[in-house]
Amino acid sequence: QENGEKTSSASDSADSTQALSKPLVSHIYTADPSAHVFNGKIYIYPSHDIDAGVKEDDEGAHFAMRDYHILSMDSINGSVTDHGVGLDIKDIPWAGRQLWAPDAAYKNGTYYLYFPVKDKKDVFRMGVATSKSPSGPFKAEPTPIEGSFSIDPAVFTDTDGQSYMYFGGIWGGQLQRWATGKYAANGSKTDSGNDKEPALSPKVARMSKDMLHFDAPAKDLKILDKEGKPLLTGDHDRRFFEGGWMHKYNGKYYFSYSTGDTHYLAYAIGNSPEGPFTYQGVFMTPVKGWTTHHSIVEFKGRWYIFYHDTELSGKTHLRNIKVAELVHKADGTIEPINPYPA
Ligand code: FUB
Repeated sequence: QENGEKTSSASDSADSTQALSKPLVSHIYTADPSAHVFNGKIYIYPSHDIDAGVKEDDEGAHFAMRDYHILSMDSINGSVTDHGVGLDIKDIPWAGRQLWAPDAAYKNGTYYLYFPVKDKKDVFRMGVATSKSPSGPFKAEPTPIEGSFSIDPAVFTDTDGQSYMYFGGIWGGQLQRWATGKYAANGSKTDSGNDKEPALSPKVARMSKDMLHFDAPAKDLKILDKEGKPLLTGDHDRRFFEGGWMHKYNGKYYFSYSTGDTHYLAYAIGNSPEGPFTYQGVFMTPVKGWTTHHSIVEFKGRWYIFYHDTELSGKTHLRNIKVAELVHKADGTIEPINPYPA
């Protein structure tokens, strides 16, 4: 069943983190879960993976998704409701192909769905769609967000009400092609190509009050090592690749992300939402499948990571979302998570 509302209860009897790390739904493939608490419920905004029959390549052409299904849960252990299609690529006037990892936000009675998709010239841009309900359906704005590019939007609203969009992804996410501020169509397929120079930074942009625009051009979000030096391009175990997420804990800002070709989830801590951030370490070891992509959310006083692997299909482009508890230790660092505990 691909349309309409559907409820699954795969995790109904789960009562521990380990038991929770089962696929949350199995009637569709889902990935890149961005979880938020709206009206006391957990809403999940994932990618909807499909087998589009596109050959796999290093730029991720096989991730040829065409719509989003929005999911919700009343409790972490409870059943998962699929609210059906919340946005379809055919209803995004400027879209070409590949509807990748989305995120959502709420402000002043409106829900916002942010999404990356290639435009008709095959350049990734970020779009925004709105709804009066967290489960959609969402209506896309007629044009991409001006000044947006690359992939993986994550929108964080600080305690003072200011919202920020974090975004970017190298390789197939095209971030490296924007190094000069303009898109280089024949630019590198991977990164800057110079292992000794600072790695490409994810971007952060302050959102306008109406949440539909950037207030100012996006800036580099600096990730430094403990000596204050930027992580380098060749440092594949630590440098940013894609899938950024921001959460705030005990007054500190935590920027977490995927290291891509080394398949870790890593994080860095800062004193301001715009950085700089200091690299802390890996908090989740690799999952099954090439990609790793997560979100972190607080629900009823506990913290959770939503993530994906390929347990159901064994295929890198047909993923399934999962949830596990995330623990901040007394010193503020994150307890490392092994997605496959013995
Ligand atoms: O789902 C398509 C892409 O794969 C996402 O945008 C990346 O973060 C990776 O998970």
